Amino acid sequence: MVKLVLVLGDQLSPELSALREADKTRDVVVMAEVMEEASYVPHHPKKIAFLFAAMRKFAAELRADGWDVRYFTLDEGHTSIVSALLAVAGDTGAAEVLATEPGEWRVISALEDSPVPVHQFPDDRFLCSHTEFDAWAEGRKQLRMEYFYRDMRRKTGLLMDGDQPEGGKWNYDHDNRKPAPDEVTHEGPLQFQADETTGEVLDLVEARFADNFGTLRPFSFATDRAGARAALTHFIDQALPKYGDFQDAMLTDNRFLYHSVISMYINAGLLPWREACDAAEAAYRAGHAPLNAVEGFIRQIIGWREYMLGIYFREGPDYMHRNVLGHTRKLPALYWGADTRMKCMSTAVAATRDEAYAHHIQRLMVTGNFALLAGIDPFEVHEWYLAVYADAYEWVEAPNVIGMSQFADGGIVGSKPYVSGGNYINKMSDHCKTCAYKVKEKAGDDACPFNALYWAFLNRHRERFAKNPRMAQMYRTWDRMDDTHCAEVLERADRFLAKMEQGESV
Ligand code: FAD
Ligand code: DLZ
Repeated sequence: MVKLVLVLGDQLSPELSALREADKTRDVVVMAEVMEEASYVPHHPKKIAFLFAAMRKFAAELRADGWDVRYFTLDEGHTSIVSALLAVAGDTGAAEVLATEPGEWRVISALEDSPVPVHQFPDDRFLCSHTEFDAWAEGRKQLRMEYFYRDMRRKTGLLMDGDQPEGGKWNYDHDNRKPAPDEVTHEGPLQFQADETTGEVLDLVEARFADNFGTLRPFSFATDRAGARAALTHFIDQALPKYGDFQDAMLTDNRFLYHSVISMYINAGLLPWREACDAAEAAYRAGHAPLNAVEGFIRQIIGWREYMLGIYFREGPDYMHRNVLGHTRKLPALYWGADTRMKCMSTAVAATRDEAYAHHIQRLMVTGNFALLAGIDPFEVHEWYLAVYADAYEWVEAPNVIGMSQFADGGIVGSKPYVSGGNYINKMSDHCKTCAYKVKEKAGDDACPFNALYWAFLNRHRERFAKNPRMAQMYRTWDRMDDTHCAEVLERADRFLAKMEQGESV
């Protein structure tokens, strides 16, 4: 009897488990652009356009490969994935759906509740299954990415010299913290011209999502596997050699530096993680890129990316609602593009608005750091990140935001909060040179807000963090400051937050 095969917008891979389980000569693939997925957060228009264009092209590839595909465009009006499945089940008489496990609990439970039974197969496009991750995590007092990562190196053989790490060390992160360079030799990610299919999608998104935060055009993402591969090759050839050195740097006039800008392709299924890692390792073996760059790049993919997946599925659906620090402030309008005098924030938000992209240090040490220091409700922060980045799906976004960035999970992802004052941003970027605030000042209304907010954060959460050995030095510094200065700093933080809460431009 005919079965349906569900392919979601971030499952655009011919090697998908649901496709492998199906019979091309009998079964029907269902793909649908639906309002429920397009609006559960106000996605960036570029993210929606990227996915719809890539979905349409993947459907065409499946048809060319002999599959019977029922594809619904947004204008055909199915509100949800399940309603599309029900319609095709009605037409074909199918009584069962084959699916690959979605990357969000929300969709998993919608499929579990579907009136047509859905069999969800593991998503084995990842390196580490949930079972393997849980077995690794079981019985450990603290989970640390570094130890997980070493196991993934051994498992894949990537950058291994027998049973030892290439070059004698597992991790070259220490070499990857150079401040912003004066000149960037890489011209940025490969740009793709919109073809007819992408053009139609751009018109649709322009008409239907005009009010969403984010600039739709110019649109230059790849929207198929060949394009994603070309984008990877371009990165490996042009940027990888310097990727490590400047991984943490930020520049006002350069949004991409030496980053790969491939996360949206990997996460949507257009680019297998293994291809990216193999290409990077080959560049190292050929003498084209140094070890610190290649190890850093591979660590992000088989280390952090897989670790985040494992944490998301291990922690369960309530993870997004964790808030151990009890932060309740509303996300300020500056995250949606309202004016701010903070150059680092306006630069990161402008990149986000225009590109549906910001690189890791902008996400972590600028927008994430500010939200944490300002005590913003982590759920609101989570929804913002899920909406505005082209690579954002809950399985990867939530552990990065709730865990790594907001410490709302109490230390499952990171052993200490990623917080800093303006000095860090000044060291790693050129933003402070042209900022209206003064990075060297801590109190007073012209002082960099990150400074006062940083000390106020430490002061507020003293009980939780003072005993953390990695934070003790910060508390010693705070305790050495004289009381009058401390009081001025705390007042500066309060005044700033009050102004922000009143909706005034900060
Ligand atoms: P590169 O710096 O070139 O890194 C190479 C690849 O490594 C990336 O393409 C990505 O696949 C992987 N990678 C790097 N860091 C991480 C990480 N921490 N977690 C998972 N994968 C990683 N990444 C997402 O893919 N989706 C998200 O929704 C997302 N949200 C984030 C939110 C916050 C607050 C933070 C701090 C990080 C987030 N990241 C997210 C991780 C990281 O910022 C992005 O993967 C990276 O910026 C993508 O740009 P790139 O492709 O140029 O990455
Ligand atoms: C993100 C997204 C968007 C914007 N639209 C669709 C869609 O219309 N149809 C679809 O199948 N998938 C879409 N997606 C991706 C899903 O939201 C994603 O598959 C789930 O969140 C699970 O990761």
